[in-house]
Amino acid sequence: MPYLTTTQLSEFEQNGFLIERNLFDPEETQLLQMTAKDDQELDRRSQGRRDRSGATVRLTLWNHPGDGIYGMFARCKKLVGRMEELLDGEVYHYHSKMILKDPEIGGAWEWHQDYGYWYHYGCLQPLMASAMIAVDPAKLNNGCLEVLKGSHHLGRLDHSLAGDQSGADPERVQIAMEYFERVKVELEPGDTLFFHCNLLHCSGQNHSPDPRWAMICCYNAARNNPFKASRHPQYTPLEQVDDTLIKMVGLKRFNDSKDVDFMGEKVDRSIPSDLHKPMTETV
Ligand SMILES: O=C(O)CCC(=O)C(=O)O
Repeated sequence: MPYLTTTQLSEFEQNGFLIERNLFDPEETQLLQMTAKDDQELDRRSQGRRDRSGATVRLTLWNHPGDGIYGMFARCKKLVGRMEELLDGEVYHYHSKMILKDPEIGGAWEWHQDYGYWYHYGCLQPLMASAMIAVDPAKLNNGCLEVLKGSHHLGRLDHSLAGDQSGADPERVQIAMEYFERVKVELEPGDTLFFHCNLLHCSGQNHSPDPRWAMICCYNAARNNPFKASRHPQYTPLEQVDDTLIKMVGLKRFNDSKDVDFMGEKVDRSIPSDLHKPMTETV
């Protein structure tokens, strides 16, 4: 039984994104929220990325999904099954990250395509996509994601440094805005946005008193195994888990950080030794 209808598949094909409201139910979402907000390792290992104006947004990134609640979200059938339908074949976990956009001070993400930099990591084709799971409500005033609908059809644009981030060519972005509708992706906790790796997206600064955290799980098609080793894994079979494991593992207590090899500190055996250093470029 497919997870997505043909209408949803063609919506993704046309627009480069798809929103699944309440993909995760309130209990699953609350377990994720409670785990993440209580997770001192997640906080401690976060790295800042300055936007063009110098404000910092934080993120914590890990390559392998692990067996804790973060891993259950990234590996559960309802998420991975959808991803496989969107990318039309087997996928594997490329990495996950928690975006921690802090109240009042959280910086922006400049306009970019994820494939703008994944391209440099040996991924030959843009057969990649992400699932952004809202941990906190994401509204315009706390810096929700914004996308240029259909902009993945542009193909990959050149990127250069924007603050500490990889930003798409501003001239092209400016022109693209005349052709593609700018959509604010406001999400409630548990809502999930699937988006194509060439979709132009950004998010504003957080001037509100509310945090805006989101977990983003990124996948690559198995048939797009990177041709060189780089900072994210080459093809590694993804062991899917039953959706019920989210609650089972989540209720076992907030133990996920012990299962996760956060990037930047522990050695990741999936990447070569010269890359065993904290990430300094964009994600
Ligand atoms: O959380 C956001 O606003 C965007 C994050 C993002 O675009 C990224 O991590 O590449």
